[in-house]
Amino acid sequence: MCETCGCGTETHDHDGHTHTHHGLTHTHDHPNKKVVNLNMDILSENNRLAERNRGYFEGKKVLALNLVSSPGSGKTTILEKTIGKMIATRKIFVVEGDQQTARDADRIEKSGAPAIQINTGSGCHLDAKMVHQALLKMEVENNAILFIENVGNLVCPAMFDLGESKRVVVISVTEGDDKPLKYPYMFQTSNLCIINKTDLLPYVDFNVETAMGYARQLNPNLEFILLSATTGDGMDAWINWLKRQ
Ligand SMILES: Nc1nc2c(ncn2[C@@H]2O[C@H](COP(=O)(O)OP(=O)(O)O)[C@@H](O)[C@H]2O)c(=O)[nH]1
Ligand SMILES: [Mg+2]
Repeated sequence: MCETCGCGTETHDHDGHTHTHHGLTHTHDHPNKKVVNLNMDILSENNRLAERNRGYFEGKKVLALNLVSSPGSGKTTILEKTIGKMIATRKIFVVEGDQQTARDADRIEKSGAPAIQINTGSGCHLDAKMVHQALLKMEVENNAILFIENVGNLVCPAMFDLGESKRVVVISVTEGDDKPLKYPYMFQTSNLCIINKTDLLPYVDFNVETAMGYARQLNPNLEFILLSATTGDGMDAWINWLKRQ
């Protein structure tokens, strides 16, 4: 359950019908308008703080990338491998978002880059204020790359601008090629889509062209990189994309 954006709290059928959520059945009647206003307030305050973060990144010429995906698509593994390949030539900093534990920040630090872990507790996404607070604890150097690994969730992180320069959505081939259709907003708001775990393509029913076609329908400007973080296949294309930004 998410207390910040309310996405995991009860959603209600405003026609007065009953529906099931989190295994519970609710019948509620309350004005739609109030719910909408609350969300607007949260999002407009977030957008204001995101613009401050964006100004900070621009002033320092920091490339800030917001990595979003469902849990387990390989974000941390991609970052570990990227840091291994780039840290000798480029300053890299990482903000890690998870509900609990510092496991991912520990993995990142082992691979050689400074990392700050944010634990969102019941929250299902990072917001601009959390990123701002992390930046107060970790001085990001000029001209660095800042990777922000968001909480694994294809829904709520789409709504929260962190002030990033670019948004990168990662899907893995084990998730099914219809994910863009089911979670359109994430694909509409991203600049790059990494299709990870391509080493598993022979074993799963995932059609790369189908997935890319669905995503392109939603966002004609979306770029794609096919990657296997495990084997390193496609890493050069990813590193080159980073260098072009
Ligand atoms: N086969 C395969 N497994 C991968 C690949 N990338 C990540 N994994 C595995 O997927 C699991 C989740 O990876 P992780 O990086 O923690 O995902 P995150 O939750 O998105 O940060 C781990 O067991 C990884 O070893 C890949 O390219 N191929
Ligand atoms: Mg991770």
